[in-house]
Amino acid sequence: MADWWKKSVVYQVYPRSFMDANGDGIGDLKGITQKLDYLAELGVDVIWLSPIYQSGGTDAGYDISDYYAIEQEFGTMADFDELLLEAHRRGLKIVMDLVVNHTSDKHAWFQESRMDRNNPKRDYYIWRDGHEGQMPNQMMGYFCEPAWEHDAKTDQYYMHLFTIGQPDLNWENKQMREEIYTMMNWWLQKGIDGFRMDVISCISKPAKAVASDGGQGMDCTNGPKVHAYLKEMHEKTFSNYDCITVGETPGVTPDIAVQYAGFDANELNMVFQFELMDVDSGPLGKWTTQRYDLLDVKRTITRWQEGLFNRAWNSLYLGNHDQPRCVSRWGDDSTPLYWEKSAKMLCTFLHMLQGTPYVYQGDELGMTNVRLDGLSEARDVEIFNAYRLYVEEQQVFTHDEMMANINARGRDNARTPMQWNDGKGAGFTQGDPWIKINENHTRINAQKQVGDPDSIFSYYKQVIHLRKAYDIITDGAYKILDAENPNVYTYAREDENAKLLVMCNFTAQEQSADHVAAYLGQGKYKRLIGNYANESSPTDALQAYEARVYLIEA
Ligand code: TEU
Ligand code: CA
Repeated sequence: MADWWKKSVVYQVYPRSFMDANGDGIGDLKGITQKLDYLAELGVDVIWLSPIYQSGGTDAGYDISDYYAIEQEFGTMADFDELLLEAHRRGLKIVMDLVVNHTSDKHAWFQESRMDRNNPKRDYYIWRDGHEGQMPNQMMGYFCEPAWEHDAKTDQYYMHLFTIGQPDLNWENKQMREEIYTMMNWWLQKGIDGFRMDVISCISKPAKAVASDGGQGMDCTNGPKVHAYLKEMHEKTFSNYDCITVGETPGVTPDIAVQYAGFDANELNMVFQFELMDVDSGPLGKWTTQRYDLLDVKRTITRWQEGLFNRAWNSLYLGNHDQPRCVSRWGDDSTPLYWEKSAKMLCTFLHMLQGTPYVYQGDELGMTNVRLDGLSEARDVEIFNAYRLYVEEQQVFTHDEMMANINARGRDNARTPMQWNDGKGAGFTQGDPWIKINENHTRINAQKQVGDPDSIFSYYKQVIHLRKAYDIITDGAYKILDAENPNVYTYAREDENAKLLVMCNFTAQEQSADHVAAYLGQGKYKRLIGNYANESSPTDALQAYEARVYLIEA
């Protein structure tokens, strides 16, 4: 089918924490292959693998030192080939993470580049003279650090939007771009089914960002040549394959998303937006314990659903390896009942929207945030850098406040091992896990849920199946029915033949559903799914975190 990705559900595997087959405490490719039947059972279509390439190890694989090699900890190229073959045998597609805004500082290109100012690879990266003995400009990177690092050997600075170990590639350099396209084609030729493209909106740097003028620098998203580069990439790589492309694009609005992923843009199939991820930010960005306001969620989702309709395609996600666990953030993990109901409600809410849903590993089990008792239990570089800046240097948070922020928002929440069973290593490992296992694995685990028809896992399975059965979920127009209600989110999907009514209570309190009566009119309705057992009618009050979906025929 053309555009098969519109009907697909993507499942993100974070290889380090998925399944450890050899007992060294680190997830690996053989582990993923062992669990393919589990993913087939869930019913997802595509597996997106976070980076498995050889890496410098400063940012959990997002600092690649060889694009053509598999990280030793994860296995070998033969293990990868086996994974690809076994996935394809089950009808599962494999999407690779493509990290080409930067490489590791251990990449051979950078090793050469830093040797001397005249090295042929010098220009593969962004080197600048200092400004009056200081950094070229004051630009800050994403991880609470300046974006420039001095390199003594040649007495210049290189740019890094992320860690010091992740120098930014210079996309102005044509030869560098060609090498990237060659590499991409090598993987596509091998038979992979597409790419998720890391911070791809940042590859073209505005002049001000790279100026040695002592200025403030400039936001690097949506730079002047980004669309030219992506059109070139499309032409030289993807357009020759039946593959899926999703760009991770900080800084996009719906209109900008159409430039990247419009149906006739000849760039990407879809992009990940960050506006939803930002609705609960505080004055210092993500480092807060503040809870979102449902009205902000509604405004954001509605803008994107309406803004891309018939123009481009939405990616739907509530979490990933950079975000806290979705049930803890958007739902309620404070009691077993609320946990179960809200996890199912969020699944309903997300999957009934228009777009391609992304399930992050463990969400289908309702995995929750973890509690880190101190920095010694943390593993993520972003957490260490933020702590240093906000607690030690600027003292804007006390230790306890920052630990509360880290426990609410830190990336390690998403990175604790998959909870396969209630045993010591949670069925993830026979050894010592590289990061702590959430102690609630005794209660929340796959073994308990897979065969239980009432489990969160089984609910995901049903919802994923519904997408295949009803085209209206893919094609129907979105319409919000209660834009001003701060507690309940009700939306419809409409096509020529039918309407779909999706009702979600985002609170633990009972909420009236009288407002749907007018929308129903005299239409005949059928309940497609819900997270409470009773056969309710649409206007019945919604219980705590209740979600119900009805098909209405005129
Ligand atoms: O993330 C890009 C990105 O925008 C992050 O800075 C994000 O805002 C942050 O993680 C939220 O706290 C991508 C990858 O998904 C992330 O894992 C990498 O660390 C980063 O790029 C650098 O490659
Ligand atoms: Ca291992």
